[in-house]
Amino acid sequence: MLNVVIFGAPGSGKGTQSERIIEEYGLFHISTGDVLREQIARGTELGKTADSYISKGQLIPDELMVNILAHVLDSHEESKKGVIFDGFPRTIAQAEALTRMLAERNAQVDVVLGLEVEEKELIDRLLKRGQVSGRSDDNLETIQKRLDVYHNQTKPLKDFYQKEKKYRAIQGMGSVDDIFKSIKSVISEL
Ligand code: B4P
Repeated sequence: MLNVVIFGAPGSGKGTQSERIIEEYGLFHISTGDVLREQIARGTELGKTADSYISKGQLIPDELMVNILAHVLDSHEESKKGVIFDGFPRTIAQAEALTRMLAERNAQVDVVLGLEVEEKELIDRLLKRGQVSGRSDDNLETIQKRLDVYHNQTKPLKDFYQKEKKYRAIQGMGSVDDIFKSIKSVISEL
């Protein structure tokens, strides 16, 4: 069983590389962004709450997010074979909760793949996606807020996982194929 966290700023390629990882390693994919967007599309109460944070570039509160993740894990047997966590954790409190949840399942985070991308490239990618995605958060004002939130609340996780010796930096600039090659070489060493 392999539990992988894919970590990085908004637009760093987490979702993109997750798709390649699933194809190659058959892990169960949990994208918290996708889970929330699905609730928004269905117009549920949770979706309405999520939308009020996402459209402002803010994070969904930790307690709510942790409950959602626990529900996804509990309702998918296949998650026991290994998961790619895409977009979770995004705060230290979420990382601590993930450690606890996996420990209850006799598992742990095995590796954190940190996609490292320059800020200008992040903004360019998200603006480009915004032309077609219809996402309420892919506009310049919200992208800048998301980057601030990333620096203040999410980036400290790099230190957290470096101390646990789980963080592996991945050069996230370049072609999707080349970045995936770097990921494969890290996973093959595990
Ligand atoms: P996410 O859905 O996780 O959004 P994201 O950070 O933008 O990453 P995403 O995976 O979509 O994009 P990617 O980098 O692959 O979160 C959205 C919002 O949901 C958050 O802001 C927050 O409000 C909320 N949320 C989610 N999880 C939460 C949590 N745990 N706690 C609280 N709130 C939470 O790709 C971006 C673009 O770059 C794409 O268009 C892609 O095609 C392109 N791209 C990728 N790789 C490229 C490459 N190598 N070269 C050129 N372009 C590339």
